[in-house]
Order: sequence, then structure tokens, then C-alpha cells
Amino acid sequence: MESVTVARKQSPTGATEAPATSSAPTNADAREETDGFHLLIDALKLNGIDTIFGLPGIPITDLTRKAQAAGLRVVSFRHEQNAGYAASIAGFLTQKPGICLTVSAPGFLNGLTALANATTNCFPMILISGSSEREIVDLQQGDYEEMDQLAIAKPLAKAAFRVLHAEDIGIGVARAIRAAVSGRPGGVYLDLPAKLFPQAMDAEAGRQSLIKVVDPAPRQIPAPEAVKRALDLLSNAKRPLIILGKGAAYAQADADIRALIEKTGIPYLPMAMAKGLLPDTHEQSAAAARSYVLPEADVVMLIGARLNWLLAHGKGKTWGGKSAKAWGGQKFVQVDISPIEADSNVRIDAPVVGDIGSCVKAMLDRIGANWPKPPSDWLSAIGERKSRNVAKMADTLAKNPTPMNFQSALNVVRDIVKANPDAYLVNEGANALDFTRSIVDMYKPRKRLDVGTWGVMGIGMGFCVAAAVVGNEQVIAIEGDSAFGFSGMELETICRYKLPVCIVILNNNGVYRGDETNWAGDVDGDPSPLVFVKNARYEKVIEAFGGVGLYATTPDELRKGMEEAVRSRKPTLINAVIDEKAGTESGRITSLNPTAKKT
Ligand code: OXT
Ligand code: ADP
Ligand code: MG
Repeated sequence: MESVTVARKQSPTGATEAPATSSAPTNADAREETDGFHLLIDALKLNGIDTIFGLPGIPITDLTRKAQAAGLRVVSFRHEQNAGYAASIAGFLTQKPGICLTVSAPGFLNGLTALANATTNCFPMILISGSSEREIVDLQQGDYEEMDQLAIAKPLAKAAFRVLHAEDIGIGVARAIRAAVSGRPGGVYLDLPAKLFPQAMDAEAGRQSLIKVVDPAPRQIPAPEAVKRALDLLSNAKRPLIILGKGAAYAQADADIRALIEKTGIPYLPMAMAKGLLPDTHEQSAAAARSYVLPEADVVMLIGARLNWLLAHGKGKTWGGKSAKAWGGQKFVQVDISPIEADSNVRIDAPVVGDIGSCVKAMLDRIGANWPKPPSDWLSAIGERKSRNVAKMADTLAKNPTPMNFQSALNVVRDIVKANPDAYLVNEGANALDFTRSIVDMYKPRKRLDVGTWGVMGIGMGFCVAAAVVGNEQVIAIEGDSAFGFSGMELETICRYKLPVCIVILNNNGVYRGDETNWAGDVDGDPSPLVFVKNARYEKVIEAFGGVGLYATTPDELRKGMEEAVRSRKPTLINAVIDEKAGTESGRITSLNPTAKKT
């Protein structure tokens, strides 16, 4: 279909706009028409999508302009991967698919890591990419940025669609939204070839073609017998434990989850991004006794958490198994929306399939005043381990070594987060990640945003932008110096949009630590692959964009800098100098390094 010139265009949602093309109308009775650009924008708006994260260029440059003109917030990044991470975490925070918009082949590929990461983490996101012409791509004739993007996206996405005709845009967007948020959320790819955008059609027919998705994430009510089976198991446990994962955080069933924990009296362990679902200071939190409760528990209920590597696959020594892969003897209840998650690693004795809100509600409805509270010897044994670990941590945090170490710097961050519980905490690195997770308490749900299931570096600045834009709160990012490097140029984006983001780089001069020499033993040769320029002045980078750069060598300097950043809400980067000998290989996951034990 050819593009048709009209005097004024009316978008299907009613907004009148300036003509998209410059030539005058050929006839005074020209019918109102719309085109692919406007249909896409209208389809997104109709479904309550108000923000696009992306990076302009052929063939979507005008789409970014027109979307902004039509009232969408278009947040333009310096690299698509960061826009993609922003979209994915916006999806996690809002339960609406986050939109990432990229150009064809290289831009698409740059966004693809984030799409795959979204699918892996169960974050709803839609990667929309412009693409080259089908007839040229399919004959492999060498079009501008030629690539069969749909085929490449498919294995990495929960679903992937291509739209060829303007009248199908409404369907394409509706399918993408449903796929992203229904059931287990994930990343969806939507391929829009360049020719689609200027395709014109009658405005009324265009309006009719759009779909406002009804009930995009339908509740999934668990079977009553599954709920009963789970509660029977749990109520007969001698040493019950609940593990809350990021699926529980995503579900936004905060009050009911808290009621379930408190009514049953069962100790719970939050996975990293479930910290704050109940305040970390809650007396039933067993986080400070993790290595005690996992092997000792007899019945474990997982709510929105998978038994993947982060939980040692539910077996082996972490769980009290006699050997690396042996079952520890626990019985498991698993509450999850995915019916095929159960039994993925160990036997699940009581799967409860449904959305977490409905499952938790169904459990609460059956839990009466006569619910048997967990035996007191179990609770007191946990309490003892907790106090021991908390006291140990308090000792470490009270020290004030020179140079700073991770703990003395994070002691400051812990106070600042406590004083600002609504702030988002973005966190990546290895030691910078692991120390922060255990030292910095969270007080509210969905405030801790981190490297997730893959332990991926690079989410930092994209997550910061999204949290500030859709969460509308102060953001604090605790970054390893290596981790920061993956998305550092987005400091410009943060400054451009004047976002209230305070980035603290825990700078130990390298990946894990900064004191390594090369293994060739050549003092004049190349540096070790794990180290960076010594004493790099990262704070100067943000100054280049008009932000505030600070250099902190003591906890006092760090505290003053963070307090001022939060007070002023100005984009701020604090280069916190950490002892370069302070870190350990891979933080707390040294054992996953294949040669760790040999070196
Ligand atoms: O019970 P015990 O006694 O064991 O004690 C535990 C708790 O009970 C206790 N605890 C507490 N005590 C007192 N009070 C409180 N409140 C409390 N809370 C807890 O503390 C301990 C620890 O508790 P935790 O953390 O809960 O338990 P544990 O055993 O650690 O949990 C296990 C895990 C597996 C759940 C946990 O360790 C975890 O979540 N780990 C995530 C690890 C992860 O994802 N790491 C990131 C990846 S590492 C590596 O891959 C890196 N790369 C490679 C790379 C990547 N990733 N991506 C890409 C795209 N390219 C390359 C790179 C390049 S990291 C990295 C950069 C590193 O350099 P940086 O400069 O950025 O960072 P630095 O290391 O700082 O230099
Ligand atoms: P964590 O890393 O915190 O352990 P995972 O990402 O491994 O968490 O697990 C999240 C789980 O939550 C996934 O198995 C996913 O299917 C599930 N999930 C996500 N959203 C919901 C929901 N609304 N209702 C039920 N389960 C959900
Ligand atoms: Mg480092």
C-alpha cells in the first residue's frame, strides 16, 4: 500500500496532527487517513503504554519524533542494550510490558541481550525493531542493515511476531502485550519492516483495527486440592521455611504475602530482588541464617522463586545433601504460574499453579486461628544463628580501615537507604553486589533491582533511568568499577533528563580486585586482564555532562556526598575509593569458577 498525502491527519484516538508529508492535498475531499507510524503509536497509547526506551535511526527516527509529539515519553539512550534493560525493569516495576525501540540489524542485536535477559528473568518487555525489506532480506540481496531479525529473536524471546500490513498493527501490538504479561512474563519481539510505517489507510478503518487488550494477564486461580495439599504439608512441618523470589515481588500481592508469613509464623528467606517485600528487619526474616536454614528445613515453600543455581538447584551440600548432587531430604511446595516449573530440579511434592496473588489469597482463606505455629526450637535455633551473624556483621561494619573496604563504605549506604526507604537501589558487580545484598537492608517491595538470574553486568545505568522515570523516586546505584563500565556512557542520558540518580562506584581498580599482576610475570608487560587504570577518576565523566562528581576516600566523605545527592536530587557520581586488595574472586560465587580450587 502506498503512502497517501492528506491535508490533516486524525489519529484513531482523535488527536489532530500536522501532515506527515510536505506536499499539498490533491483534492479538497481527501478522506482522513492514518499510517503505520500513527497506528503503532495509537495502539500503544490505547493499551496504557506511556513510555518508550530506545535509540533513533533508520527506519524508526520519525517514529521517535512522532511518538513524542503524540504525548508518549520517549527516553533516548546512547546504546540499545541499556534502553532494553530499562524497558525490562520498567516491566518488572509496573506489570506493563516495557517498550524498547531499536533500528535494524546492529541496533536490534544490541537490544537482544536485554530481551533475552528479560525472558530469563520473567520480566515483561517488548523489543520493537525496525527492519529491512522482506523481499531483499529473504533473497539475501544485501539491503541496508539486512538481517532476518525475526528468526534470530525467536529462540531468545517468549514470542516473536512480524507485521507486514498497517491494518495488522493493532493485532501485532495486542499479541505482543498478551504474550509479554500473561502467564510467566517474558520478552517479546515485534518486527516492523521499514515499509510498514508510511503505509496509509482510512483513519476510521485504522481505528477499528486497533485492540484494547482486555484482561492482558488473566488471574489463574489455583485448584483447591493443590492448595489443601500444600497447606497440609506445611502445617505438619517441624522446620518449615518460605522462600520469596522476584516472582513474588513482581506479583504486587505485598499485603497478602506479608499476612501469609505473619499468620503462619514461618521464617522466610528473600531472594535478592525480593528483599524488602517484607522489611529486611522483620523478625521472621532468616536472611542472616541462610546457610543454616537451607539444609535444616524439612518443608520449603517457594513463592515465585526457581530452584536454579541461585538456590543450588535444591540439592547438594547447600541443602544438607551428602554429596554435590544428593537430595537433602526436604519436601517442597512450589507456588508458580508456570505449570512446568515443578520438578525441574528436584521433586516438588505440592505444586500450586496459579498467579501468586490468587494462590496466596487461597491459602490465607484456609488458614485459621488454629494454624500450628512452627515449633519453638526451630525458631530459636534460627534466632541464635541470626544474632551471631548480625553481631559479626555489626563488628565488621564498625571498623574504619584506611583505605575504605566494601563494608565500611556500605555501612554508609545502609544508613542512607534506611533514611530513604522509597529510594530504588540498583546494584551490580561481584563483591560490590554480594556485600551490598547482605549489608544494605531494604524496607519496601520492588526497590532492590540487580543482576538477576544471569548475574549479568551492564544493567546499571539502564535500570537507573527506568527506575527514575517510571518509579519517580530517588535512585541509588551501587556499582563495581567494572560493572559500571558496561553502561557508563548513559551518565549523559541521566544528566540530559535530569534524573535523581546517585551512583556510587566502589572502585577497587578492577574486576574482583585491583592488585593483580599479569601471570607472565612481566612487570613491563600488559596489565593483568582483571585490572584497570589505577585510581581512575570516574567522577570526572559525569562532570563532562553537567552532573556532580565527587571523590570519596573516607566513609564521612561518602556520607556527605550521598546526603547531598539525595537532598539536591541532582545526577551525582561518587567515586568511592576501596582498598584494591579487598575483593575476592567472583565475590561469593568463587566456587563456580572451574579452576577456583586449583589456583
Ligand atoms: O549464612 P552464612 O553464614 O553463609 O552468611 C550469609 C548470610 O547468612 C549473611 N547475611 C547476613 N548477616 C548479617 N546480617 C544480615 N542482614 C545478613 N544477611 C545475610 O551473609 C552471608 C551471605 O548471604 P547471602 O548473600 O544471602 O548468601 P550467599 O551464600 O552468598 O547466597 C548465595 C547466592 C548464590 C544466592 C548469592 O551469592 C547470590 O545471589 N549471588 C549472585 C552472584 C552474582 O550474580 N554475581 C554476579 C556475577 S559475577 C561474574 O560473573 C562477573 N563478571 C563476568 C561478566 C558478567 N557477569 N556479565 C557480563 C555481561 N560479562 C561478564 C564480571 C565482569 S562480576 C564482573 C565484574 C566484577 O568487578 P566489579 O568491579 O564490578 O566488582 P568488584 O567485585 O566489586 O570488583
Ligand atoms: P528469584 O531469582 O528471585 O529466585 P526467579 O526469577 O528464579 O526468582 O523465579 C521467579 C518465578 O516467579 C518464575 O518461576 C515465574 O514463573 C514466577 N512468576 C512470575 N510472576 C508470577 C506471578 N504473577 N504469579 C506466579 N508466579 C510468577
Ligand atoms: Mg571492582
